[in-house]
Amino acid sequence: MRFSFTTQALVGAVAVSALTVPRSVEKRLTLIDLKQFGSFPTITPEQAHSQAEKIKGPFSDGPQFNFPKIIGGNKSPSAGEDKVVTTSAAAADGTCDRNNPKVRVEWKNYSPDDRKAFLSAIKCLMDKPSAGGFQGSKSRYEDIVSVHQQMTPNIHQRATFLPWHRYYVSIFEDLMRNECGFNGAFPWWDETKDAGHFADSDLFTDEYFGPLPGKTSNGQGTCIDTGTFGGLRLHIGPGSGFQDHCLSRAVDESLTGTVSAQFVQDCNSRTSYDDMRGCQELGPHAYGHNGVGAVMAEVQASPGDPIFFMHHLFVDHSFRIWQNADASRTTSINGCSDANSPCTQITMDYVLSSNGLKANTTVGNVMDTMGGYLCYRYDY
Ligand SMILES: *[C@@H]1O[C@H](CO)[C@@H](O)[C@H](O)[C@H]1NC(C)=O
Ligand SMILES: [Cu+2]
Repeated sequence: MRFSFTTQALVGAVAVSALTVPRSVEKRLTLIDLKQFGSFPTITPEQAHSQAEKIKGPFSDGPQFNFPKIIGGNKSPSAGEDKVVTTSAAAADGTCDRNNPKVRVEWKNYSPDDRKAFLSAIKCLMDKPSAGGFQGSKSRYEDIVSVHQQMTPNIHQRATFLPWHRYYVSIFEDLMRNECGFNGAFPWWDETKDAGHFADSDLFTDEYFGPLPGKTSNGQGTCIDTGTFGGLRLHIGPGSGFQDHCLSRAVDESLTGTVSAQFVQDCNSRTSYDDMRGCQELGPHAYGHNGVGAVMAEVQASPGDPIFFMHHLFVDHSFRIWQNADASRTTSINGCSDANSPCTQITMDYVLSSNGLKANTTVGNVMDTMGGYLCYRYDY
C-alpha cells in the first residue's frame, strides 16, 4: 500500500510540474476495470415490439433521495417580449421564430468545418477551469459531468428522463456558444444508420471523437490515447465516486446492433408519454450507452465521454419525432416524478434543475423545442 501511494504521488508531481506532459506519463492514467462501470438496465427489442407490454421501468428499490419540489402557478410572463410566438401554453422566457429555428444537422450531413468547430468547442470547455461549486470538477466540461452525476437519482427511470436530458443537452450547447465561441449549427447522430457497426462511423476517428476499440482479449476496455480527447484525464466517477481515470471505451457491436430504426419506432408507437419514455430509456438509449461501453456504460458519470452528447442528441431526436405525431405531446406529460409510493405525478410545472449550471426551468418550457425557451428542430 505504502509503495503504491508513493508511486501515485510521484506521478502526480510529474504531471503538475511539467506542462508539456510526455505521452509516456499520460499512459499512466488508470484504466478502470470494466466491471466497475456497470451498465444501464435494459429491455429486449421483443419486449418493445409487443404492443401489449407497457414499459415503465422499476425504480422503487433504490435508496431514497431528495426530490425537487413541484412548484405550480408561480410563473409570470416576462414583460416586453412582444414577439413571443406562443402556440404552446408553456412557451415562456425567450422567443422563437418557428419558421427559422436553429437546425440540428445529422452527423453525416454536417460539414467538415462545422465538425471541426464542434470538436474544438468541446475541447475548449475541457481546457477551461471549473467555475467552482461542482463537486469533483477540474474543468468547465467536468462542471457539466458533475451535474449529471449529482442529479442522477432524479433524472433516470422516471418521467423526468426525457425533458431533463433535453434541458441538459441545451446547457451543453449554451456553454459551447457562450463560453467557447461556437456559432455553427448543432449536430445530432442517427445511430440507427450505424447500428451494429458504430466503430466504423467516422465519428470514431482521430479527427473527431477518437477510436472505438472492442474489449481486449482479457475482457477490458482501452484508454483512448489518440484523437481530440487522447490522454484525457477524468476526475468524476465511476458511479458517485471521484477517481482519476482515463477515458476508456469497449464497444460491443451486438449491443449497438440493437439500436435499430425498428426498436425506436416500436417505442415511439406507444401513445402514452411514460410508456414511450420507459421503452426509449431502457431500449435504444440504454443499448447505445452499453454498446459504446466502459465510461459510457456507467449511469452517473457517462458524460465524461463526450460521445455522450452525440448519443443524447439521438435520444432527444427520437423524443421530438414522437412529439411531432400529435400536437398535444408538447403540452402534456404523465408519469412519476419521484419514487414515493404512491409517486408524485409529473406536471408541466415540474422544476428542472442543473445545480446552478443554468437557471432552473420547467418541463413545460422544454416540451416544445420551438417554444421560445428552446428554438431548434432536427433536419429530419
Ligand atoms: C432550482 O430547483 C431546485 C430543485 O427544485 C431547488 O432546490 C433550487 O433551490 C432551485 N434554484 C433556484 C435558484 O431557484
Ligand atoms: Cu443521463
